[in-house]
Amino acid sequence: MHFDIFSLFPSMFRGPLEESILKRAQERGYVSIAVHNIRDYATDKHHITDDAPYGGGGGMVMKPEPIFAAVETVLAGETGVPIILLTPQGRLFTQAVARELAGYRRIALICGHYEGVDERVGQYLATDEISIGDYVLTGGELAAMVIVDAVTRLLPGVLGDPGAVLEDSHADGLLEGPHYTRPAVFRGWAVPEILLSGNHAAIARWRREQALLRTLQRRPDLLAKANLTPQDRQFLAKFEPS
Ligand code: 9D3
Repeated sequence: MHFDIFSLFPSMFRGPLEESILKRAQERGYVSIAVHNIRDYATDKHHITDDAPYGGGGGMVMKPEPIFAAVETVLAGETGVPIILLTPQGRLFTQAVARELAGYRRIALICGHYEGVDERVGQYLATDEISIGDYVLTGGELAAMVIVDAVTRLLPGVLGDPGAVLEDSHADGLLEGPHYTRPAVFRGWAVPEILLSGNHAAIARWRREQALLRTLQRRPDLLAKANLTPQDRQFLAKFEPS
């Protein structure tokens, strides 16, 4: 997978993509990331990339010309590459969208900044518009990094253990239960005894019940869509108001 990222702040991408799994994925050739400075494609003397909004009002709007020039230069001759504008007005990024994007061989990500991007970028250049959630960021850069991270870990070979990716979907849409490691007692707080019992069937059932309880308490919206067995429903019935 190759990512082309278009931004006014390329140095924002230096740290996060150069650690841990993303670093290893690039070193091993599973993924490559090119960050392009939109400002380099402005042709005026001062390389201006933003301007006041038509119709008045505060804030600045990113001009279309440098963005079109950057994307059209970098993607010259390419077809079938999704051009994604990161914007608060986009469709919501979810694990399903991450899986969809992992099917491409190359993806372009355009990061807005300031109050927004000239509408013609979304209308005539971008093929898709994505938001990562209902909170306000200072720009699309962190959103682009979230997408690179979530998509990269889905690429075959990136995670050492292929089961880890399968578990994402095998979790049946529930939150995960708790995890513990040594020591068995830390500051007087003991690991649940069942995990030390060696009874693997009982442990599996306990883990399932912990996942169900946690989802009921923290994300009841997920529970409504989850893939539940009759045994799961029987367990949950004990906690649901009757
Ligand atoms: C005053 C209205 N604001 C919209 C909520 C203006 C505005 C704020 C922040 C316009 C753009 C931005 C910068 N945000 C992004 O570019 C962005 C974003 C986000 O803020 N939240 C979640 N996903 C994304 S993707 C890009």
